[in-house]
Amino acid sequence: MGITLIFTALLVLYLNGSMEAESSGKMGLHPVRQQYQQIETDVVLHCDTLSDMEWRLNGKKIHHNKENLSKTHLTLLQVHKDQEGIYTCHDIHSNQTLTEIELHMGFPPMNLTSRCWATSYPEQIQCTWNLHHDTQLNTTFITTYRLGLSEPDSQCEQSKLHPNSCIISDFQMFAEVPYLLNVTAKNPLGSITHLLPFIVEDIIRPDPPENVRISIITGESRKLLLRWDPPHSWPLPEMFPLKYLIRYKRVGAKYYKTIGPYEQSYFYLPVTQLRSVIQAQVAAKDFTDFGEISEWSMEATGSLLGLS
Ligand SMILES: *[C@@H]1O[C@H](CO)[C@@H](O)[C@H](O)[C@H]1NC(C)=O
Ligand SMILES: *[C@@H]1O[C@H](CO)[C@@H](O)[C@H](O)[C@H]1NC(C)=O
Ligand SMILES: *[C@@H]1O[C@H](CO)[C@@H](O)[C@H](O)[C@H]1NC(C)=O
Ligand SMILES: *[C@@H]1O[C@H](CO)[C@@H](O)[C@H](O)[C@H]1NC(C)=O
Ligand SMILES: CC(=O)N[C@H]1CO[C@H](CO)[C@@H](O)[C@@H]1O
Repeated sequence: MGITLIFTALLVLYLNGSMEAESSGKMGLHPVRQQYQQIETDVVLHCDTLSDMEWRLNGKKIHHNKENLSKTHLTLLQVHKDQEGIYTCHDIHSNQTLTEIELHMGFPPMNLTSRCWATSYPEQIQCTWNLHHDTQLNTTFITTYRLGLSEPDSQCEQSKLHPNSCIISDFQMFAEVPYLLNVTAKNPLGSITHLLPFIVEDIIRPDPPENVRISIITGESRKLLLRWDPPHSWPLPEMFPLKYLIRYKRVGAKYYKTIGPYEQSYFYLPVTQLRSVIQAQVAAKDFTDFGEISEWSMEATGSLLGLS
């Protein structure tokens, strides 16, 4: 009995002390609780009290519906993003802050897709991913890959320069089983995984050729010279040569003429009329026919009368 009394007295002292701290504007007795909820759902905020209390949002009293304010919690219906904030509940008599909740509204990650291309074969594979639905919350990605089903996981190194992309720089050429990329998106409301199996040689796709240009050939009245450079991302053009497709047309004409593939990095464009302006683009492909053709390069234009 005596011990209980002492204990109660100590508790009262403790509560009085904390009350002062609270009413002088200091918080700290209660850590801020982080609460994450899905947008357009109902939110229940709990208050740690048995006494009469009121709720405030960012310090302003909430005029709540009586029906939805129980002794210990406040229910918010179909909550929107703009209702985020710091919710505090206070003892009506002492003004003490009893609970402090930071409410964050968003969505769990959904609709995740990923793709990989070996644009720098055989040195690197670049993978990208996309969440087709904005979670409106900080979402992190875990990106791993492995060969077949039994090999250990390796990290697909995420790029700081390009968001939502990672680089695989350690892989076997002509592996007998597919690689498996695992992209997992995670936030406080959930996680989702997208698995992408791929065979490296099937996803070879160079970047488009660069520095595509058209020039006049001195003394030549029926041809223009089209030249280009291999994409700089293709690391070993001597060991792994590229071949090229070319498409060109007279500016204003409806259809392109597409020719190739050629191994050289120039082409003589035939020109029938002195005044015609010709436009041309080039695409690259791995010499061995593995993988896919690059996208078309930037367009170059020119005419026999000089650059247009
Ligand atoms: C109640 O406390 C809050 C801070 O928690 C303070 O801003 C407010 O002025 C206080 N009100 C009264 C009546 O003491
Ligand atoms: C996301 O996926 C769900 C079901 O998987 C689908 O109903 C919805 O249309 C998708 N949304 C988008 C934006 O792709
Ligand atoms: C998201 O992350 C940023 C930077 O790390 C941080 O400042 C911010 O508070 C975070 N937002 C949420 C809702 O966690
Ligand atoms: C994918 O990665 C996540 C996160 O690392 C992991 O939890 C999950 O088991 C992986 N799934 C597969 C099929 O490897
Ligand atoms: C009047 C009002 O907003 N009532 C709602 C209180 O919250 C419950 C859910 O907890 C709803 O079903 C009521 O419609």
